[in-house]
Amino acid sequence: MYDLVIRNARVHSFRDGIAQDAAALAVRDGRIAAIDPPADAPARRVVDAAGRMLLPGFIDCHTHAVFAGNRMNEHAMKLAGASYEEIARAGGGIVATVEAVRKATVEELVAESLPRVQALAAEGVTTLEIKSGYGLSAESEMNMLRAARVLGERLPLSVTTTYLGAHTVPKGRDKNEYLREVIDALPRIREEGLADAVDIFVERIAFDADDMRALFDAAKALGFRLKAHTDQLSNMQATRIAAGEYGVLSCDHLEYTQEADVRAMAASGTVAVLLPGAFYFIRETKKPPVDLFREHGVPIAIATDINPGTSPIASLLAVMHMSCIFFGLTPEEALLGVTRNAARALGFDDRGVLAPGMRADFALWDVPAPEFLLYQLGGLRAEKTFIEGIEA
Ligand code: DI6
Ligand code: FE
Repeated sequence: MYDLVIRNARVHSFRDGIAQDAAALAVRDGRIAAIDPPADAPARRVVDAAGRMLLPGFIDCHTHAVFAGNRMNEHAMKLAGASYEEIARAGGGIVATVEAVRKATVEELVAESLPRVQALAAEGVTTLEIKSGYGLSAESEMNMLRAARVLGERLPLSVTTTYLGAHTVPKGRDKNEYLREVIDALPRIREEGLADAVDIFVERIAFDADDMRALFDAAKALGFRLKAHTDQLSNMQATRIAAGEYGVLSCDHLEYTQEADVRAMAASGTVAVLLPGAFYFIRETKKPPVDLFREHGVPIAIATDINPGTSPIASLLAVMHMSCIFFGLTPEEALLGVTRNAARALGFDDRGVLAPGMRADFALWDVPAPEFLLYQLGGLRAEKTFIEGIEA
């Protein structure tokens, strides 16, 4: 007896490319029990999909969806010609959001972030990574992570959290002292189960590769998964070190990545997470080396990076579209970038494709083919979403 059978669907399991490869799917205990189950298999609930397309749930594997306030003023400066780095050095940037986040309670953070997360869910996102990084004190960082966990409890979506205390150095603080504080908070964050992974922003306006080593040595010893923001504005050799020395799950951004970095990623199986929304919003012109990722077999994922400073974009479909137009990804690469490869970027082996034993996270779409999602921009929503086999 199955809990649920979806029939009369165009099922694209993504197990081997994105073509349609089944017409029905069965669920038991929140997992996929069978692809194309027998026509007479008994089920508690049967859904006639009326020919709708059925795709794996999307995974937004890099977000800063929890924050307070906005940075519209910086956007105006940027439109008038200032660069992101100039704005950050002038006291804007990440630290501007920190002030708003520190004033907010967990409940306020949840309330402000909820509409962003709901917008992502409406586009078929069933797994969402959320980073801290705007508290920049142990207590405030933990509040951000608590807010992210609350969102995961209140919404029908799987939330995974990442501690990004090392996002930048708070105003008036010594970098080394602050980094020590970030590292010292790790055991408590682990004990309270607030974060699944640890991340760092390696950049001239944030931390360097040695800081990353100190953080990762401590985080690894405590069993955290590791990820890094690297090569967004410059190449500080962080990708080759993160991949080569720590085998991080993913390196994210990668506009300034070089072949030596790509080789290290290929050797460690590190996923390249591309964030075309940030590229677009800060009007970056240097593109990530997609051809090198392909040549060396580095898996590519795509994410919104939704945040108030460089990617105020609550649409995974929009950034997937950008990944094709700006970075030259094929529609298939974009789709695998928010499913199979995004799962890998988060260290999940139970989602991203539809196969027996995997989580029953999927969505029904009223569109002619998967590629249509990379063709029309705007106006597309998943018709029904299922999380662990339960309709959202
Ligand atoms: N890179 C980014 O694009 C965001 N964080 C990071 O490390 C920007 C965050 C912000 O400006 O608020
Ligand atoms: Fe980011």
